[in-house]
Amino acid sequence: MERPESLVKFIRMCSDGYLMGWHECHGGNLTYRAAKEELAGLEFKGREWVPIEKQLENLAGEYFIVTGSGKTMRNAEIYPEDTLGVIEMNEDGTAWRIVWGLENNGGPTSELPAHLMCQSVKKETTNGKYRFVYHAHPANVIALSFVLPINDEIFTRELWEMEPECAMIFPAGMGVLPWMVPGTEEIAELTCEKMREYDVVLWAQHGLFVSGETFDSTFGLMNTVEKGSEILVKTLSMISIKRQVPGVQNFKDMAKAFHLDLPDKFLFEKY
Ligand code: 2HA
Ligand code: ZN
Repeated sequence: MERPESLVKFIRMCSDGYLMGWHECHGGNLTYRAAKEELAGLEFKGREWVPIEKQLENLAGEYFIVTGSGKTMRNAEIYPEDTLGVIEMNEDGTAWRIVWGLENNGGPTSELPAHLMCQSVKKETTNGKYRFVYHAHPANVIALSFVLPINDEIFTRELWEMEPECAMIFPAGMGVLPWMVPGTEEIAELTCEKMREYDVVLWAQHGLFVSGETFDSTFGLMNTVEKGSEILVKTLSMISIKRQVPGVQNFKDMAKAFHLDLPDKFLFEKY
């Protein structure tokens, strides 16, 4: 099979995420809203339609490359037809069907409800720019969700303090949700609500959900949140109260220099 470039890049992201240690066993999932031309070369064969709970009108007729349920990201490179698939949405956004891949009776990721709802919200709020939704299990940010309060303002500010890259890459901040049963409509609903405001949502004691415009920016966002978290875990392992920390004025100066719109709610006085 000649692999279209979209699939090659999708596979590379799965492999890279695996090598980062974010996709143990069946952990994590990725969806990409691809233009039909980007899928040229794949032989489509429609399977049965599967209705979704709530109509997603703005996704009508869209195609998504998706990871499979119970599959291993690591295998995307050697068995793409089994590990990955392409799904098509029907004409009114009420059902999907597999048109390529997910061979051997496979199905799309167990987190499909959250992926489709977030794809719908992000398509709406970014004027169609965002095409990626990515879920992973990076260890450091998960560890922090046992220690920090489940609170958007506190998580955002703690991570922004870790390195300038954090505020630059997620200037809108991040949302945090308490532990919930994975794969449910409930986690999907609450995640897509947060996605109206943020590009990053943490599922406490589980993993991260991010959305972005390109392969690079989406992977980079996951990487940056986890890198900031790693620095925080290391810091808290050495000392319980940080000795020197960038303050509100430092963030304001950086926002000015880099034309960042950092919401006031994250710039509270701490000390
Ligand atoms: O098994 O990560 O959240 C895939 C998951 C579910
Ligand atoms: Zn997960």
